[in-house]
Amino acid sequence: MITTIIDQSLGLEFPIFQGGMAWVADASLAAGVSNAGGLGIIAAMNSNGEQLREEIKKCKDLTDKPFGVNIMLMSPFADEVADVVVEEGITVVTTGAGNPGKYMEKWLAAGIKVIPVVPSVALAKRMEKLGAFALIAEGGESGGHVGELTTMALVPQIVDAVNIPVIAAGGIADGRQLAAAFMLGAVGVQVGTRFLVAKECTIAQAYKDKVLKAKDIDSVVTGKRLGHPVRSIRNQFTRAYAKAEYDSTAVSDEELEKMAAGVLRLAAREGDVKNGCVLAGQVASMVTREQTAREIITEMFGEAEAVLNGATKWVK
Ligand code: TUI
Repeated sequence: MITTIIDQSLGLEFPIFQGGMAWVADASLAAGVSNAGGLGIIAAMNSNGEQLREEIKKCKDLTDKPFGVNIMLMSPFADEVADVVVEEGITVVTTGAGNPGKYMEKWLAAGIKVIPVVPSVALAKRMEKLGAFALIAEGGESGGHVGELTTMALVPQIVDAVNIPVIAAGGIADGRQLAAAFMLGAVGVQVGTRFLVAKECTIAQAYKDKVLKAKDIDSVVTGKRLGHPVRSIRNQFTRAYAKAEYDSTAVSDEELEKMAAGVLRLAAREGDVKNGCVLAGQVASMVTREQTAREIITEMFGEAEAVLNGATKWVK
């Protein structure tokens, strides 16, 4: 049984976090993952303070296990949701898409374990100094907002640069990748794309089908021009957006921003996978069937243990 400082200190059965995916990671998914022994995480990205409070209450009704909240720092509601996690007694907060420095003191005073997502060594060191409990080193294989480095390059560099636990994210969907993360010095992993097709995940079936049908080269990064690169599955939306972004200097930044408004919700909640933005990582093609969160976690850890004991495709 694989166990590390991160499952031990957070009271988990397995050192696995579920990514706080915007418009995806609600109370149902987070409670499903937490009940299966991982750390379920509610995404605050699409909520104002009161909506987040409701989602936290729902999650508390669905599980007695620990769960976390992810705060997307570019959200217009970041300040109010940053207070709600304190008021609701949340014990683990992850952050993404920015520097959570201005909230750290308040969260630490409330006893919250803060685990920021970092795309670089410089930010990792800054977060350690500010009192982060651990870090999530996320490579650009991931879905959603991406940094420049790959998981393979980023994780060992951050592990060497800090003295707090590092969780690997980006490109991790099976037991081989989980085992590889441990070999890079990570004490756990964060998984997003594979949980998109969890039975407990409430996104539109069309979104799940898009992930299930994806091939290896079907994800693309758009949004670099405005400084917010985002990985999603290639579709009518990404083609139109990329054309506006690169092919035509006639499209203003404001118009580009307008094109991207509401597209995450459109795909995840309305199931419009043509005009919406279907966030998913490079491992989408490895996700081939719907399973419960428990099946996903136990399968991944079973495979990882076999790999760490020397099993390969050729040696069972
Ligand atoms: O945050 C994510 N993934 C996301 S957020 C999201 S919603 C959205 N994002 C952008 C535009 C529109 C909507 C969808 N997916 N992952 C964690 C992550 N954080 N990846 C990279 C970073 C990151 C990047 C820069 C973290 C910190 C950072 O700091 C820059 C600075 O301020 O120093």
